[in-house]
Amino acid sequence: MSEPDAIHPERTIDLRSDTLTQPTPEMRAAMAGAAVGDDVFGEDPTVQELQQRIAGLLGKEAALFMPSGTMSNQVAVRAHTEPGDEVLLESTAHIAYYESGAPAALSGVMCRYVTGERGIFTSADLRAEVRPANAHFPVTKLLCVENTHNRGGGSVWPLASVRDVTAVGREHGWRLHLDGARLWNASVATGVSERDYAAPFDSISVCFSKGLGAPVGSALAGSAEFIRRAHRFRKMFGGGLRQSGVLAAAALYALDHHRERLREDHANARRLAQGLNGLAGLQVEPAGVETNIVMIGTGEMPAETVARRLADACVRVLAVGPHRLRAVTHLHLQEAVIDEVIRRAGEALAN
Ligand code: TLP
Repeated sequence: MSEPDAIHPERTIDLRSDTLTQPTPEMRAAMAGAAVGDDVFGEDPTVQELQQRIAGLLGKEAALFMPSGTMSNQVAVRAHTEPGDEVLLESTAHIAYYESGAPAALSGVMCRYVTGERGIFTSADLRAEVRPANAHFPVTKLLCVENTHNRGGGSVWPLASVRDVTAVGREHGWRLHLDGARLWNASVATGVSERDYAAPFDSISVCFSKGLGAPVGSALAGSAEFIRRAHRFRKMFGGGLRQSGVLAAAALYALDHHRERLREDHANARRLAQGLNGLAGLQVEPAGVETNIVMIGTGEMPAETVARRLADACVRVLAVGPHRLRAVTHLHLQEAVIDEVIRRAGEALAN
């Protein structure tokens, strides 16, 4: 496919999310050729291969394939807690902000927020929220960290900060969960392995359906005992799948072929940020673009209005606040496509 075709003027360029990727022909071939069985009976060899691969990659005893990142996080919350417990997380964490109130609905837990900077909080921020053991208070059971942080603009947790906050958690005997939907991006951006990032946590959720480009799928990793408990809740929440090897095959393909290339998405995000910053009143802090997510301030203009004008020019972005847009780079958006986005945005917002 030649580049000029890829940026035909009527082609819509969709930057709303990295979840929009379509399986490539090679990925589809891997899916079509997958050996499968009934995974509720534990008989799907490709799912088993993926689970072992993820457990090894994250340095944990076991892993479980999940239909979505949301289910993976919420099964983890349920498996770590009992109704009435409290979960500590950053105030815009996906688990509480974007998962339909599931912690309350499915686990009966309370969420208590730690305020962070771009989704990242310090051990001092966390200590400020610790309450003494007292019958008036709920029992704090779980601390969650999100890396990279979605509403934080794809921000990356430095390993030292992860170690600091998880050390506070251990001190208090809390369980520790990592929402690593985009942990792959954090690892590529920093050179810190997924295993090192995962080490302080009891459970880790990773997604194959974001930047890695698989159509469906996530995985939850942890100790063998934790995964046995999680397995029961996955069934209860309706996530027991049958011949899911076709999906696991896409995930395995993505792990082998789409991880290293995430650095292209990161470079393209920086290119986009530079191109958009200052354009018709848009504000993007290029230094704040650490991975594949670009947060764009719209100044006086309502974000929805800007999003509509861009959509009229066949560029789609997401309004994520009254004056804030999100654009996410992914494997269908090469450098030339990013330049075309900047050109179209310049024209669309010129007057
Ligand atoms: N995030 C989606 C939307 O839900 C906002 C996106 O487009 O970014 N954790 C994190 C950090 C996520 O960003 C997401 C998806 C999930 C979990 C949930 O994954 P899915 O969509 O598979 O349930």
